Amino acid sequence: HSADAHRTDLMTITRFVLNEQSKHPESRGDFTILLNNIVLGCKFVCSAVNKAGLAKLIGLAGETNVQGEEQKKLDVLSNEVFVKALVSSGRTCILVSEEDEEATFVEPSLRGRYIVVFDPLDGSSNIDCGVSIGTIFGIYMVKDSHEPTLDDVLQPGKSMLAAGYCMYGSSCTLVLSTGSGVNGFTLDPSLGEFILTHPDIKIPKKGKIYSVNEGNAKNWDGPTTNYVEKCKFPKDGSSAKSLRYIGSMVADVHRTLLYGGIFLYPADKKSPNGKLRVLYEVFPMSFLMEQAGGQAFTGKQRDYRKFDGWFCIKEHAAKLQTISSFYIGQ
Ligand code: P6P
Repeated sequence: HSADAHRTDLMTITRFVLNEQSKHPESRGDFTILLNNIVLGCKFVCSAVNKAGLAKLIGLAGETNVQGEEQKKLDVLSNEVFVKALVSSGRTCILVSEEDEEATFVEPSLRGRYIVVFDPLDGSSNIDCGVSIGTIFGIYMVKDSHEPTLDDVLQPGKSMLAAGYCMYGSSCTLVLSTGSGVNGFTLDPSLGEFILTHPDIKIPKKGKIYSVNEGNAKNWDGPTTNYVEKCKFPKDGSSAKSLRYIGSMVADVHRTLLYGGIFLYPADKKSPNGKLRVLYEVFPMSFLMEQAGGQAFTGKQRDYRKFDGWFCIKEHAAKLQTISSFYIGQ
């Protein structure tokens, strides 16, 4: 009976989010509407990514397709879809996208209380070879209803309300946390619905995988070099870890969440501030990892939540400084 109930008692992400909302009777449902618009954006991007190889959406902007239309690069298209879905939700006031030089300030008539920071299509350099890519997002609440400014975006990671990613791979999986655990939903294309497939994700306590770009090893500092050496030649007689590195953050983090281990993007001589962007890569993934029982730190400062807005470059919040070194996992 329970198996059948599971099959027929579909827990869609919409239903899941409404259930969450019902735990907060005071809520006006704005957050639910916001999340539903993010879900819409993910469904669109999933469809576009799946068609990309066929509809020649890949490759450089400026190419024309069979209809002779100007081709938009997939990340440009994805960004437009998310910006439009978020603005039209009527629940956002500031959007910071990896694709846009400047933040988007929503016009007063459509302005809401939420700030969304996102990378619409992270890892897009992997599109042409079919490697999984993803959308990463984080949600803050604007501090008060004054005229929103960039200072509202310069909030520390600890004040993030929710974070998630959608991975476009062999299946389309949306992983979300609104602050009480992490849940994974898989898109059923025949229903056009995300179904709860990974309830209450917890990262395995011990991981046998380390995930880093070994090609940067010559540039690593001492502690990173020593740590990776320990992964490969453990001194305590335990077995060496396996190296898995996809080079697409969403895929590497998703595997780490489900299988355990560590994902790291250390700073090095080539990129002394590391590479991953704080606002829409580091903070959202750290939020998720901690909600799943893992941890996130810079190697120097073990608790990312002590970071404050100074990581953001005021005039270009969208082009954030990257973090010195970034480790998440167990
Ligand atoms: P590298 C993709 O461009 C990205 O931002 C992340 O998705 C990924 O983890 C990282 O860069 C890969 O960087 O230097 O190893 O190719």
